[in-house]
Amino acid sequence: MGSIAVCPGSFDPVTNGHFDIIKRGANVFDTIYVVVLNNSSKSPLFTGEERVALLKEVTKSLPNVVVESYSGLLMEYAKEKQAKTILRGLRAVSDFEYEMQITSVNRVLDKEIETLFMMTNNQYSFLSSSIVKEVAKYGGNISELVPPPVREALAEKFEQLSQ
Ligand code: COD
Repeated sequence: MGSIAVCPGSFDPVTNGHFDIIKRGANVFDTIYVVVLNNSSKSPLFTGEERVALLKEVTKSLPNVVVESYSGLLMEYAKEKQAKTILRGLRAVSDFEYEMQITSVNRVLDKEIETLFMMTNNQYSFLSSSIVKEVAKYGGNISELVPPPVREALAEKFEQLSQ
């Protein structure tokens, strides 16, 4: 069996920053499971199905990437997939405290699975799904921030919401 990593997140929606981490991860691991999970401190704009569909579309050129959703704990999912690694991205010092907290909780839940962090590409260090939604909501140009299918999905979503 080759190396397996799980790349978890809300992906509401997937941005160029997420995609960069997934693509670089796919160069390091034999298989990457990108999994859409619930973050109880966030209220998502897109449904789980919509987020999975966008991730599938965006990662379709990467043959070793599998996209799924899961409604339970990340560590349960990782065990099911026999993954030894959780892959997360780090943007700035401001991410550190939160990442340290969830990594520590996850280590209590399963000591065998390691969390690894990949530094963002400098060009994406400011980028988050929240920022993208904020700019898109007011009709700003997000073409450098998200892949084209995500740009279309955001335009459609805000169009629907304004009706
Ligand atoms: N550059 C690089 N990396 C980035 C960028 C960027 N511009 N933007 C985001 N990232 C990274 C993030 O740091 C993260 O590693 C990943 O991409 C996904 O980001 P988000 O914001 O979509 O995902 P989060 O942080 O909301 O994900 C939190 C989880 C859903 C993983 C967490 O809530 C979870 O595990 N939920 C399931 C329940 C569970 O197991 N809970 C116990 C642990 S808290």
